[in-house]
Amino acid sequence: MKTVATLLIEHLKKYGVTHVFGIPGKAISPLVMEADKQGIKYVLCRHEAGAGFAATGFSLDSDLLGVAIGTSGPGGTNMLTAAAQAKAFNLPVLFITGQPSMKNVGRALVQDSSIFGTDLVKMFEQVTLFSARVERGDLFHLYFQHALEKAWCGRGPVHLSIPFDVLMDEPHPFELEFPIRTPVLSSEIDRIIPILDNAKYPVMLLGNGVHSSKAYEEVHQLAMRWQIPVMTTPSGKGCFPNDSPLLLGGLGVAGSKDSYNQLRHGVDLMLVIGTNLSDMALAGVTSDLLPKQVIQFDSDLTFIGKSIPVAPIAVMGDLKYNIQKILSKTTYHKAINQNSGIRQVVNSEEIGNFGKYISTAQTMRILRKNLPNETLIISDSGSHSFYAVKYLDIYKPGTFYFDDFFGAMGHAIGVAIGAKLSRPDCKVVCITGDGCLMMHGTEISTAVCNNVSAIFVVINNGRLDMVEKAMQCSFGNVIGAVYETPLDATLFGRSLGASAFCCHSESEIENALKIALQHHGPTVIEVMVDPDEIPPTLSRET
Ligand SMILES: Cc1ncc(C[n+]2csc(CCOP(=O)(O)OP(=O)(O)O)c2C)c(N)n1
Ligand SMILES: [Mg+2]
Repeated sequence: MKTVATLLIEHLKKYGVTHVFGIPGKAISPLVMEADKQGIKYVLCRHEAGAGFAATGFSLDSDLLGVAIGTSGPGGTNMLTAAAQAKAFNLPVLFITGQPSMKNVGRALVQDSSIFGTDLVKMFEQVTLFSARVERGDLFHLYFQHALEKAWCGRGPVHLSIPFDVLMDEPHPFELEFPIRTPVLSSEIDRIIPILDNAKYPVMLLGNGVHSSKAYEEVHQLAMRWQIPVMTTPSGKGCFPNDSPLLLGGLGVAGSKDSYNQLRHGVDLMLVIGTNLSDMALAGVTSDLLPKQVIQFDSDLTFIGKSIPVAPIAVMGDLKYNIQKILSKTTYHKAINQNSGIRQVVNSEEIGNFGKYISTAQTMRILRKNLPNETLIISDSGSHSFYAVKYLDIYKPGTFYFDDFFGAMGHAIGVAIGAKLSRPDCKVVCITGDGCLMMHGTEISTAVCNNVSAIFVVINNGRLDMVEKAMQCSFGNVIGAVYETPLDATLFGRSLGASAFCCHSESEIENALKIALQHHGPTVIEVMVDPDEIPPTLSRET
């Protein structure tokens, strides 16, 4: 007979999971042992949040399930932030937490995660699509199946709390195939085709849902066929190639002049694709800039029709599939209008000169010039990412990820490590800040110990710039956003065993990148940037 731990790991192996991430503790040690026995690498991380971020990265671009394993009590509470982050990315991550044996529940137990202690099942409910405690070995099969279906078909994290004695239980063995997504077709397709044909001034607004459903080719075809100018939300950056003449650039925070000018000209139809239209995406979109009609593609009703006061036509279901249907139902091709007013020059916005420091905006241009176009870039939470959204051109869709919805500081560090482990052939770069590094930079030690050749570009401005600039702007005063003793990211990186460079100029960054791209193991590239540069978060268009 096989234990629950054995069956669980056997199935993960069958599903192609090669790495699981976590920090051990007594309650989950049978699972850790079993992973090792069956040849799944248990990646020892430095913090359970980092483990959860890495599991998220593992599933980011791989079509694989991410798995994070944390012990009961604090192991689980540490992983909560990562579950919320995976939810914002719409990624299938299985969070497993331990629990002292069921037979002892109700007594005083160290690190108890039952209803008598730190009830992790309840805590994870808010940040996952499914959270349950497996109270007996014979329940495991159906709980596991339901968790997989929710994670895969619902695109999001799930949580199972499995007590120690349940992990050691020997239920009837079972074989479970990995779930298959059944795409849902909207009933609105036939209705919207003539609306598309008749729109005189349409635009498309793409969000992170395009990343989640990998609908890059479909949105490109849609834009090309109807010659629709395209804007991206901050987290939709990288859904559409920067060298397409149809791309206007960003909308919302760090948006482009071209996007706002297009709205000023008047828009009779906006195709909103894979974005919940958060305040980040609509910053600066005043009532006079609103479109007359909206068609919104999404798989979730929650935020449809909530942000723009125009009743939308909702195209519910898998957006990739629905757009494929639209494309297959018509052979329409609008003639290309050379004088459509769409911008002709890629990312032409001026960058100022910043004296003795290097500008962060300029750093983004240097990164683009020196990184192969297929490099997978994951950007963290802070001003540095909004510089990336605005100034880092992306030519290959699906090579830039930034979450503007939950935005846990430091998540991109772990995400980059997990992404590199699931896609070892791919160059992976994390753009992060000194504040983010202070929070979760110790995961670079995980990268060192697992020989993960990811590059960590640390934009060091000695502060929590995004907050500092916003405080200064709103209150004329700054409290608690500047480090009295700034971080030496180069020394920090070296102390963890990484190769590290401190850069003050374009040539130093170029040299460091050249070496890092060939290096086996992680590299920290610290860029000393101007702390007084005005970030794109403050230079909104309206
Ligand atoms: C866990 C967490 N705490 C606080 C915040 C709020 N916050 C957003 S960006 C930011 C500053 C990040 O600092 P740094 O990494 O140095 O980036 P910079 O803005 O300086 O480029 C803060 C505090 C957050 N996003 N996540
Ligand atoms: Mg900073």
